[in-house]
Amino acid sequence: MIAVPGFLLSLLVAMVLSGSGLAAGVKAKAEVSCAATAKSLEYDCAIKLSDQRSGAALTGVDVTVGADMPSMPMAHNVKPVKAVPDSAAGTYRARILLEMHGDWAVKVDLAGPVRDRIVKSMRFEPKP
Ligand SMILES: [Cu+2]
Repeated sequence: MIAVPGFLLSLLVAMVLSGSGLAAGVKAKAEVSCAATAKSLEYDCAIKLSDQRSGAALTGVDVTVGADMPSMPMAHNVKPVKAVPDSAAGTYRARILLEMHGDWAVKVDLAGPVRDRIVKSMRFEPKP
């Protein structure tokens, strides 16, 4: 029988507890689709979040959407917007205002029960 000092035991317990957090280790998958609105350079984006492993819808997440142009570093300063939950579980909507058409990296930041960042390369064209 090996005697385990008390502090070591509580350290072990703490390690086990920290690994069992509500959504610890959840990797999010995001589907993003944006449609041009009537206003020039404004896009209505629908975001669908799910657990990469289980496929379960991720609800109650604080979602912020930002955008940058990888081909033009430092040239743009698009203000990130908070997305609002949509009717279906795990879906959110956000309106972003870009500064030009072309290829953007859309950044979806998740906070609250799930913390993650998903970056999508998307092309934004003028409304046909
Ligand atoms: Cu640009």
